[in-house]
Amino acid sequence: MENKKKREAYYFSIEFLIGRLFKVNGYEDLEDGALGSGGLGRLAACFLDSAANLGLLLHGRGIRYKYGLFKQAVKDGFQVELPDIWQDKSGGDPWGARREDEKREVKFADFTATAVPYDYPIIGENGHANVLRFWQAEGSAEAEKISEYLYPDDSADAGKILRIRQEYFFSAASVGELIEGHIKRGGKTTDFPAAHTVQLNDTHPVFALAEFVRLLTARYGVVFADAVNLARQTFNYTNHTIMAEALERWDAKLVKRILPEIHSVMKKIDAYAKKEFRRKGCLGGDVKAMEIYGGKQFRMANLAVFIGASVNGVAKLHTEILKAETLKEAYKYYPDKFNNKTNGITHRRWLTHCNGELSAWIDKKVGTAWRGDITQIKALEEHADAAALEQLLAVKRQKKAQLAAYIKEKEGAEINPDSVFYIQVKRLHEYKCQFMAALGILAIYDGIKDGSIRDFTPSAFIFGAKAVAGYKRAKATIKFINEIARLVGSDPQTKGLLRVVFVQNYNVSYAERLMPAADISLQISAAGLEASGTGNMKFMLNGAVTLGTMDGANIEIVALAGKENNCIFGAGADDIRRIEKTYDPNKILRDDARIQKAVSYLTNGKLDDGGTGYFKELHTSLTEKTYNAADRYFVLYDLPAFVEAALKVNGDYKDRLGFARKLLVNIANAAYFSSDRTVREYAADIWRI
Ligand code: 26V
Repeated sequence: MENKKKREAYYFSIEFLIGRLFKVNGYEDLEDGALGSGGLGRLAACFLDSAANLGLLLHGRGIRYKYGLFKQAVKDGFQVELPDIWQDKSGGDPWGARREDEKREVKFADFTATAVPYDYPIIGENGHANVLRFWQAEGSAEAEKISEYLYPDDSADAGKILRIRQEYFFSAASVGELIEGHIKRGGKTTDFPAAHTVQLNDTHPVFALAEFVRLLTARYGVVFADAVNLARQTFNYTNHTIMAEALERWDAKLVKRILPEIHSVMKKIDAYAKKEFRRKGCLGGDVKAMEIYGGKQFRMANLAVFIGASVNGVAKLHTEILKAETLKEAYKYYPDKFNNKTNGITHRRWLTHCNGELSAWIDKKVGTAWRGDITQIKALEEHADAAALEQLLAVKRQKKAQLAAYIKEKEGAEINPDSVFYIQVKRLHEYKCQFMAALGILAIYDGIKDGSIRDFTPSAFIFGAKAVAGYKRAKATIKFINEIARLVGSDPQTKGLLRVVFVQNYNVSYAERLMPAADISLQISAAGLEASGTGNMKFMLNGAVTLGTMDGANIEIVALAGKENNCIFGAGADDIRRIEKTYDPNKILRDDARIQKAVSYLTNGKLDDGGTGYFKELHTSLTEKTYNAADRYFVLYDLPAFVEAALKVNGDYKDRLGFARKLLVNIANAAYFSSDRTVREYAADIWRI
């Protein structure tokens, strides 16, 4: 009987950025379930939506945090973090079903936490239902802390221990539940992988591998090598970033202190792996690069790569970089594990639900079949006649007016809906280059004032981003953008032409209003560093021109919608590799007067950082060697090209129908970026469900 049970897939993730899941009577006000910080968590939510709608058995496992990512307010231009009590509005959490009967114990050396499941049904339009299960930690005050906050500050040991507890807590509860359930239904340990497959979303759930081996050996009498082999048939790993700070390494002494058995299992897996490496003729340097335990730390990505049957990146370039750089040794010895799964977004939330006007217009042009099968949206390309393009522009104008009204209400800022909307919304990080956009706006401001920029179409630059609480340069960038907003918005020479708005508390609900209203989508990361991006796809699907670098999924976007319908600028990943050794931002500052002038706003007293030293710090980041390099995200290198590109699209906008045609071609070619396609690929190539 167990053999006949179909294989089911489980998505283990420390984040699920569900957003406002259910917009039904009485719950209009329910807070966003903000149990995520950005792309990683939103991707998990899109995958669950797609799987349910495709009738695929994919369930989620995560943590039921008491507080989601902080709620952001902006006071005097500074970010202020407030607690996000997501369950509180409208009387708690009406959709989570507490499953008292399925609670389990998760043991740490110093105490035991009770893991209580809360189940959220994920229901497709066809009625297919999967389960998203969030574990809540209970039993004592110290246990409750485990499911209190998403990403507690882990700069000191106490925070690191809490992070390890969180990761182990939900991984162990989920692994224990699945194995125990399988055995209870009459299954054998040996046929566990035939009935289950697990996708590890980044390294956060990687303790699941060690727990799986620990449980099978300690409780079910499986010998170590067999347990490792079963793990290797069950688990798969997705990498979501090559940023070194996010490839988790945990101090072995901390792991040993709270999880002594896991510590010894992981050391055993390391020894087992090293034996296998040597059998494969692996050289010393390569062994070091792939080791799971080394330098008194556990390297979670290496553990995931060694055990994972599949290792995937999230866009073509990203996967190529994993193979050629980040994980090149593993690729040399285990090439078959590596594969690409370009990210996607659910068109049900990111078009049908958030843009009814555009959806209705598409229906009129090509019929409604695209709603069930997004590939049919391609037929729109045949509707590029002037009348159709005028209608498309009217829809865009309507969405811009709605956003402008909402921003007026929420932020008190006025935006002219007839101006060009440039939008950059995403986590605040130096590699994403919000700082470059800010400097670019200053260069445009100066150009308008000195007359070197003429015929500029009035434009609004709209930003939204949360900065991690301890990340000084990120917070400084928010203040900088807000000061620029004040400067350009109060200057009589520019205020009719340039607007800058930083929206507070950017989240899924805000995104649903922003994506449909953009003319220009800013995707300007330092090439090679944005694994994929998914906001870029949401803008494209709602009809926008990507103003971006050749990075992440931008490359695939322009391959499908045409470079001529988007606006690509700046260094590519290979250009950066070529220049990085000799790069000198101070030379650019010396040689380019326009750039020098823009950068001078950090120190010339026209903008005020309230005595925080923030702007000095931003200046230092460009000109002095900190964290190994001055301007390590090549902001000044790309800045002149960015300004030129931003002005180019501003000019393109004047040709109304020409611009509308670009929007149309982008929409028509966005089907590839549906998470329906992505999830089908995972199901066929990795999960075999
Ligand atoms: C984020 C944070 C935020 C809070 C502090 C701790 C911390 C540590 C790591 C990260 C980054 C997590 C990785 C991530 O979110 N990657 C994003 O994944 C998206 C989905 O694949 C992808 O589209 C983005 O390019 C990538 O940045």
